[in-house]
Amino acid sequence: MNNQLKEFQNHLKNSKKVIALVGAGLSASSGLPTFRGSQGLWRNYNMIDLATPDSFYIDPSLVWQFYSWRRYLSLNSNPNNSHKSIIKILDQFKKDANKQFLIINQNVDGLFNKIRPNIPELFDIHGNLFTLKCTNFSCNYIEKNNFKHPLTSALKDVENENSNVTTKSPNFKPIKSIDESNLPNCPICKFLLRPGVVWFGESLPLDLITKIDNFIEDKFLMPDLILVIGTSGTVYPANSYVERVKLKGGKVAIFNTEIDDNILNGEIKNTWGFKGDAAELLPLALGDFESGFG
Ligand code: BJW
Ligand code: ZN
Repeated sequence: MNNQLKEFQNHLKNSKKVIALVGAGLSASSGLPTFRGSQGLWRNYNMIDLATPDSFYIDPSLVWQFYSWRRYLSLNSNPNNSHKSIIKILDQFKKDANKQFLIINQNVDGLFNKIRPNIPELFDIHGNLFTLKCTNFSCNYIEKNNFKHPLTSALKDVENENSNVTTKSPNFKPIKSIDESNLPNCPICKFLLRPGVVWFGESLPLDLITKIDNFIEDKFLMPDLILVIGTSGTVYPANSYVERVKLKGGKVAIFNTEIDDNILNGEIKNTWGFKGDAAELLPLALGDFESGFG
């Protein structure tokens, strides 16, 4: 671990272009459940029932209760040391005009924005729980930064019913079937509103995808490193960025509570693995960097 850490820190120090690809494990220490695995949100629900356009079309009451509860959890959570370390390293990179740093964030919890709103280098590729969008194709109503809770009075009991749901036992329970007229609706056309997140089968925001493509493909400055933090790497296109950075000659540093032994043993070329809680590992691994390399 120590040799790997030194090697990694040395590479980071000499890197000009770095991507941080982050997932649900980043916010685990803030008390927000991850998705997959024995302690994941999708332990007692199939993701297809909660995170597809069809699931919303079939049962908007169930899906809204799930997202109302997630909004409540996020509103009541704070960024942890891993969020703070990433912002510190971003700020270090920004001091040098020859360096670039990009955060590809799969999380929708808005925790980075509790450190600082409007971070241009932060790309929320799966959207944000606090964005609301109209479901009417001929209405383009979008509202950002809506932190009202609950959004309707019918949604107000969901968190009480789920108050014993923790990261250790994330069994979300819907409370009742709520009539569509009592779910959030569009102030312009009265159609149903939906959470501004990206579900399976939906396109990611095209502007962000194009900017990420340009960032990786820029032939004048190739990516030196991708930090892969708290993500299972199971979802496309987020997972594809790791291979693409490797193809450009960049190295990979994984921070996760679960890492394959061959990575930990240094058997995978150009890949470091650091096993543990990201909130503990990142301040340690990026420590020198935070203080300007000492
Ligand atoms: C810790 C830790 C600690 C824990 N410290 N670490 C076949 C049919 C249809 C579609 C597809 C298909 N094959 C591929 C696709 C494409 C599809 C896809 O990838 N599907 C896979 C399931 C196979 N992707 C899409 O549909 C995307 N759109 C797209 O591709 O458009 C073009 C297209 C359309 C149709 C067909 C083909 C192409 C959209 C994907 C949108 C994903 N959205 C979600 C929900 C967002 C809203 C919400 O939050 O509810 O995003 S899914 C969910 O997974 C969420 C997450 O951002 C994402 C990734 O999960 P993440 O973050 O990795 O969490 P976990 O739980 O999986 O992992 C946590 C990790 O942390 C673990 O490794 C732990 O060990 C670790 N950990 N504690 C450090 N303290
Ligand atoms: Zn509308």
